[in-house]
Amino acid sequence: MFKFSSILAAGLAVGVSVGAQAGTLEDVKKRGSVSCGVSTGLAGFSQKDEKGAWSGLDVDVCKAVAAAVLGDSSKVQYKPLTAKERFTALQSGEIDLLSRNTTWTHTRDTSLGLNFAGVNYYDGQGFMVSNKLGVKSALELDGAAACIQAGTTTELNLADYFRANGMKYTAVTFDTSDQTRSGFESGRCDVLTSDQSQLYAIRIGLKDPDAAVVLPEVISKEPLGPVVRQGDDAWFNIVKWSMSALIEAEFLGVDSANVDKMKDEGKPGQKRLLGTEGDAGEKLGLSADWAYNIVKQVGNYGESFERNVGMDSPLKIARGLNAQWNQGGILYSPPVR
Ligand SMILES: N[C@@H](CCC(=O)N[C@@H](CS)C(=O)NCC(=O)O)C(=O)O
Repeated sequence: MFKFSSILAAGLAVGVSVGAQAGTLEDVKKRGSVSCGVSTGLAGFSQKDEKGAWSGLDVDVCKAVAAAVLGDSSKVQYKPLTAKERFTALQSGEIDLLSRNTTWTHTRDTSLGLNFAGVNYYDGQGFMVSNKLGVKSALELDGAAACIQAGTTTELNLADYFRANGMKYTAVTFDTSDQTRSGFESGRCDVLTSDQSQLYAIRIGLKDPDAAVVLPEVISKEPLGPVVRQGDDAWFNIVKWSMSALIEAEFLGVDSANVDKMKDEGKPGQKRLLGTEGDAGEKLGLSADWAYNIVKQVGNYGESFERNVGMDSPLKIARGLNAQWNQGGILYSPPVR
């Protein structure tokens, strides 16, 4: 009896996962594009230029998935979403994946019917104040008015930090990053708090960036990464490995300039990633050149980082935690084998 019911349970489990696997990949192929939820505009992560073209570190994850699935990184429909809107848009099927500076937390992972597919930026919450305030540490902010964005992890971290340090604050809440910046600029608050990367992005958008300073305290862990719906394991794997391929390509020394050479003349690990050896693509339900297309069209993680948020960008953020694990950071892709 025990044996029978466990076989039955295993059968059911297989049935459920096979059924769910049909969904998103088929939809995306039929539609010919990936519907990707991004932010409403955040320099370096997802922003639209005058011609309507999107770019950024988060946008590159959307592009990587399109390159892997459709062979063309430009086949993405971008859906700008506020922090409050983002999870509903994914749950309702309006988007195929969310790639929008979203922190992986226990609550989000367990109660929204969603899965985090990894981390594409290790961040932490910080504070930005006007120079005029003369404040050198967040511990001097007792009684401050703080500009924050609704529906973010920022809200709870702020409450925890002030309570833990016996300080009071007033929250001034906004819906978008543009509004938050304007609120700060027009003096609605003394301090703007958010993930540090976003502080740098917002700071360069100020009329006078030098008038504001980012304080040294980092008060939380904000591992940011792409998110998919639960119940579609095939799609979960595709998003997880498309993002990982960016990281693994950098680790293996494969970039957009040498990818053609590596594909034919590389070491076994490089060829396995690029599809000239092994069957990594097939195991994802994709073509053999899935990761080749990612690296050729989007570049590897390091290229994406420098172009969007690093030294080749106005943000000039150092790799820090987001360097490879063997280069002093904690960026680590599972092996493609
Ligand atoms: N990582 C945090 C914060 C994410 C967030 O939405 N931050 C704002 C602060 S600036 C933002 O990126 N806004 C972009 C937008 O307005 O679309 C979370 O997942 O809750």
